[in-house]
Parts: sequence; structure tokens; C-alpha cells
Amino acid sequence: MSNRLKVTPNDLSAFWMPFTANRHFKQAPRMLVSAKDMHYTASDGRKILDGTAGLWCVNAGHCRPKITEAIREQAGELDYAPAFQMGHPIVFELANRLVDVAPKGMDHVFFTNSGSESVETALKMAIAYHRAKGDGSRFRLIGRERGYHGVNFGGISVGGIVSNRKMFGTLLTGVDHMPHTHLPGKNAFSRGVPEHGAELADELERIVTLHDASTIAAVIVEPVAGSTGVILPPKGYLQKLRAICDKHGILLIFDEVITGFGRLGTPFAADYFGVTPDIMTTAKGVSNGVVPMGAVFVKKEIHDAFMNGPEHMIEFFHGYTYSGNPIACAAALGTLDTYKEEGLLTRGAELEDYWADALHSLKGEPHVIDIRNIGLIGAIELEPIAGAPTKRAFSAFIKAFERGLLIRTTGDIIALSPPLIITKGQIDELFDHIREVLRMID
Ligand code: PXG
Ligand code: PLP
Repeated sequence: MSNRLKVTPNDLSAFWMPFTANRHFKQAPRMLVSAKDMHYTASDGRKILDGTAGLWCVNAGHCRPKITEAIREQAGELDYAPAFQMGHPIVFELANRLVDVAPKGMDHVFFTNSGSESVETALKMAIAYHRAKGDGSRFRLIGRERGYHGVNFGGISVGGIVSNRKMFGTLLTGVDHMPHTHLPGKNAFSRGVPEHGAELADELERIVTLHDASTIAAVIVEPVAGSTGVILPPKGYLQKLRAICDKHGILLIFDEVITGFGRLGTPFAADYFGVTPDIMTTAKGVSNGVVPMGAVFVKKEIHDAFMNGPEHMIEFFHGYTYSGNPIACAAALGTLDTYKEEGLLTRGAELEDYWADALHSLKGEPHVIDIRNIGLIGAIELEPIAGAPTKRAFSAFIKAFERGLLIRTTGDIIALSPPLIITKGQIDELFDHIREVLRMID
């Protein structure tokens, strides 16, 4: 353990923590000091089973040797290179490797540093694409209720999580929202993709009629909504969205920040559902969460629409200081090597049934009102305590951590998304903990 890890901080005040109940945390901090494979080690030395792959990102597990080594080597070779009007070899190598695993036809990649930046990039690309084709009246963006597309202004505008929007003024104009697809009355305790609700895609037709197709640039959805508490697309729903977008010349953006890189047992959700978007946003699993990185995949037709005008001119006025940062690229290449050697992009498919059996065995335990699953994602929805929403799930989170399991909660939903290296024995262990926790909490 390095010296830095041995030091116990005695003043926690300077760091304003993201998406955290700061005052509550600082009274009883939960500190992680190291990690290996499926486990964290807490500051009191306890091993914590990682039921969430960090924040849905550490798909290959922690401190994997190929990734660590790639970063180490790159840091001593080329630490940083300007990203604008200059290049370095591994960013091109990485783009090719990513296109090789992407759904067929998604053959160009734009690099960012997070999911939020990938979303802003995709929205700007969509609007600029139509304009580049001489169709500048298409500026509207359509998102969905309960959608999460990061925290920047474009993302919260098309997103549909009220608490992430309400404090921040007028947001982007020209945005509309489709209804979410959570239908607990009809679909509770569905195993995998639910039967009911494909007709909700027809709401897009209504929105198109209201605004006229000629004003709409793009529709953005998470193929499986993660952050809001895991909402699955009803059978046939994504196919319908694709057909409506095609009919009206609207681009379809899949936000695959969570679903990308093996989470559903296929490389991408587009593969799982057999629906190819025009633009696909990713981050998290692209670099195993180890160095911040995001990647936006686009179809050739979109990329090529920008490649006109004088050749000395910049075609797309957009990019980040750290787009394609060499160390992030090295981490991503080490990640792709690890995924390939261990078959991780499809391992979820081998474990999906075992995972679903273990998860759904919690039906009937105290407080459980719904269970949802797909690939290596699970959600357990709890009955909220009357007058105190989120409290019950938060108690479950604290109790699980005390027992040696990291889970995520949002509202009164427990969301699970372990690293894709999880064993069957560890799946049993994870759900044994949760069963005990559900029996302990009020
Ligand atoms: N789009 C989607 C679909 C996401 O899930 C983002 C964009 C933003 O990515 P960045 O890298 O800017 O955070 C996300 C991120 C949770 C949780 O517990 C989910 C996310 C991030 C942190 C926590 O559900 N999703
Ligand atoms: N703010 C200022 C003052 C800058 O100079 C820059 C980049 O040069 C940025 C913001 C954007 O930073 P980044 O490219 O890391 O997103």
C-alpha cells in the first residue's frame, strides 16, 4: 500500500462531493482504499464485493494487469499530445479497434472524456449534420421521461429526471419528451424484456405530428434506461422507434454509456435488440472506468456529410483538450485486449439465466414490489416508506456496505451491475447478502 493510502484524512470539508449527501457522508465516511478483480478494500480493511462495477463502468474488474501495464508504459512514452490539428498513433489504432467491435455500419469514432460529453457531442453532431446537408430547419431534439443523458445542459434538457433538471433554469429550447416505458401494473416481475408497452413508441408519431418532421433533428434514448432505476424497452419498442425515425428522416441516437461494452451479454445493446442507431454514445466501459474516456460512434453517411468544403478548413467545430488523450487510449486498448482474451463482451449471455434465477428468487422477500433483469443488470424495486421516499433503499445500501457488498440505489430501487468477470459463486454470495439485508431493514 502506498504511503498516501495509509494517511487518514482529518478534514473532509474542502472536497464538494458529486451526487452525494455531503453532510451525511462526512459524519460517517465510507472510504475505499484499494481494489482487485471483484472486490474493493475499505479503509477498515474489509473486503467489499463490487455489485455495481464501480458506477457501471469497471466491466473487466479492478486493477487488471493488461490495463495497468498499458497505462504505465504510455505514461513514460508520450504523456500528452495536442488533440487539435495534431495526432498520435494509438488514438488511430484505438478508433480502428473500436470500430471492429461496434455494430456493423458504425464506422467512425469521435473521442470525449465522459458520457456527458459524448451526449453533448452527439446532439451537436445531429443538428450540424442536417445543416451540413442543407436541412438547417431540423433543430429539435426529442428525449424521454426518466431518461439520463449526463449532467451537461444538452443532456439534462433531453433527459427526464426531474431532480437533475428543476434547479437549472430554462435548459435548451426546442426539446420534447416521449413517455417512459415503465408499466408496473402490467409488467411487474417480468423476466427480461417485458411484453407490454411497444405502443408507447407511437407517442413519437404524435410528437412528430405536433412539431412537423421537418423541424426534428434527432431522437435520443437509452436502449435500457439505467440511472433512473433500470427500465427495459418493451418487446418491439425499439424497432418501432427505428421505423418512425426512418420514415421521417430523423436521426436515432442510442445512449449506450451503460449498455455498451458487454453489459447485456452482447458488445452493445444495438446488437442485443438488432436495432442499429445512427449515432451511439459510449463512455464508462470503453476504458474500464480507469482513465476518463468517452467515444461517439457514427455511421459513415453522417461523418461524410461533414467532409466537404475547402480541405484546409475544420469540418466540425467541436472537440475537447483531452479528446483521445494518449493515456486514456492506452487504458482503452488494454481494456479491449482484456475483453477479448476473456470473452467478456459476451460473457453476460452465458451468465444471464443464472443471474436472473438468483435475482428473481428474491420475489416474496420483504418490501419487494418489482424485479427487473437483462444481461448482467438487475433491479429490485422496494415499496417506499410512506412519507419518506428513498429512505428504505438507502438503508439497504448502508446495511449492504456494512456486510461487505456495494450496491447502487436510486429512489427506492436497488440497481445491480457487477463486473462481467463475476463467478456463479459470487452471484450467490451477492444475492445472499441482499436477501439478508431485505430481512433486516425496516
Ligand atoms: N448517459 C447515460 C445513459 C449514462 O448512464 C451518462 C450519459 C453520463 O456519463 P458521465 O460519464 O458523464 O457520468 C450516463 C452516466 C447510476 C449512475 O448510479 C449512472 C451514471 C453515472 C453515475 C451513476 O445510475 N450514468
Ligand atoms: N475554459 C477555458 C478558459 C478554456 O481555455 C478551455 C479550453 O481551452 C475550456 C474551458 C474547455 O476545456 P476542455 O477542452 O478541457 O473541455
